[in-house]
Amino acid sequence: MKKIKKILIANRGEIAVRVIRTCKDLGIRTVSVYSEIDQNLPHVRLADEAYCIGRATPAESYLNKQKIIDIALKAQVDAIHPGYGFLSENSEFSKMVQDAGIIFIGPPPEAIEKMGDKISARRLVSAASIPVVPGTDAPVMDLNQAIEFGRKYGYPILLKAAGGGGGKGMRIVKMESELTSALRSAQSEAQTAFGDNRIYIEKYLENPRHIEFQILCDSYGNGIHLGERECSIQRRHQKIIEESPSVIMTPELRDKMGRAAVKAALSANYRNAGTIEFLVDKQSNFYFLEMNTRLQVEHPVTEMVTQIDIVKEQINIAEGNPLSYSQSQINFRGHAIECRIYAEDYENNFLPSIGKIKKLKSAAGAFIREDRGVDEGNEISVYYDPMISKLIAWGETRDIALKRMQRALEEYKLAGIKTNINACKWILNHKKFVEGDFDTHFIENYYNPEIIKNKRDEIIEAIAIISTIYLNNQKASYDHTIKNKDVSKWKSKKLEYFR
Ligand code: MV4
Repeated sequence: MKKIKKILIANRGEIAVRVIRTCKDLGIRTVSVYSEIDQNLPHVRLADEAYCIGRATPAESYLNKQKIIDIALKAQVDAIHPGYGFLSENSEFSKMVQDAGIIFIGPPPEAIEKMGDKISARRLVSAASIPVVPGTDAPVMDLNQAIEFGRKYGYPILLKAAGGGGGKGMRIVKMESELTSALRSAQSEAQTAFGDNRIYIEKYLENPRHIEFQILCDSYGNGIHLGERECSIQRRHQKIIEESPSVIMTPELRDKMGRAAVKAALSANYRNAGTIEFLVDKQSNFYFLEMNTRLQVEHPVTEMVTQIDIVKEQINIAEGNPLSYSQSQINFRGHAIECRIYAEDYENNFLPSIGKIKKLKSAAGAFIREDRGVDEGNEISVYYDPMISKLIAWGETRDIALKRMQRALEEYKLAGIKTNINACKWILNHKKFVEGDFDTHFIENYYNPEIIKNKRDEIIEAIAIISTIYLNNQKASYDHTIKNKDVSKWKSKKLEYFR
């Protein structure tokens, strides 16, 4: 057991700020690293010390393992927190940190490896009698094996990359005739993306929900879960809105899935915070999908409903202490929802919107949390993820949380870059979303930028009508009937589209 007094955060932006904040709360000193273009970011300003580690390209900065470890040694930190992305799921880095005599605030390299290989993860958890989607338990080496699988389980089937995760190298195959070319292209894409062409096959679940469980494991083989996060609202594997609890959850199902999640993690001798992803079908059958061996972007919704600071628990576990809570001490209260605000053009296929944030007026108020790693004046560049901010709202009920989120999004103003804020408002207002009736295909099924564009045009038209009336009024040729009709039209539009 070693008291951690100083931590290097091997990351940038909002997650670096998030970790620094808990360190400050705990009286732990902080060291930031930054690339040449990041020197004006909040994570540099907020840390006790900060070191430039190279050029903007991730390979030359936030992925430069040896350089980061050299700085950690020079700054005499006790531990390194990797955040998410970058080196967070890199077993070699976890090993290098350990070998340098520094604590890695995350799982041991062996656990990262076991769960990083999706075939080995499937095999492990399936051996622990956790349901997995019917699939192959070894890579598919030739076409005949794939054909055999398709004939046995029926189509559609899904080709997945063993080295993958997050949807890269995946191919849905609807019939046998598509199999040859799908397998070939999946293999070559996997080779390019992960340097590993191994493909495995699963039966394709058509309309699942994506629900994940937050788990915590200590060094003594104890594990607990902190409930679920509903992550079905995503676009091309990028999550946009997450919430906890999921509207489909019951205490019984949570208990069952939570136990399975803990068991899955312990089957890999997991330690620290992690997430078990499940697909859930309409009958509430659940299937293990994969494990994320890191702190996740959406962890705040869990913090809001459990009142547990997950980064604090990560540090506690990394110090070698037993878990600070038993499962029966975990209580869930209310409902939390997170919107990821991205620098993206929601009217133009969500293309990243690069540039300087000229103005930023954020949202606040009771039960609103914002995790953000950029300020007014900072730049969104092509080098990193274009996420600007995470807005999180809590309420005693889902309805209250949704209304608070709408209000917060209404307050939020940015200039200089385009954002997905209007798309978030649109989702939160959608009948199906409000009713909780959605799956992973929500955005592709319902989102149509033309709808939002047209609504905006209608509003411009309404403003034009009102302006005309106003001008006419000034000219003293004022018609009450037109005014009342058009003003109420304008008002109802505004309420309908921008609330
Ligand atoms: C699936 C699936 C349906 N059936 N596996 C996508 C990312 C990767 N983690 C696994 N993914 C999926 N695996 C089977 N057997 C559907 C998806 C999937 C998905 C999963 C979670 C969240 C969003 C998704 C969007 C499309 C497809």
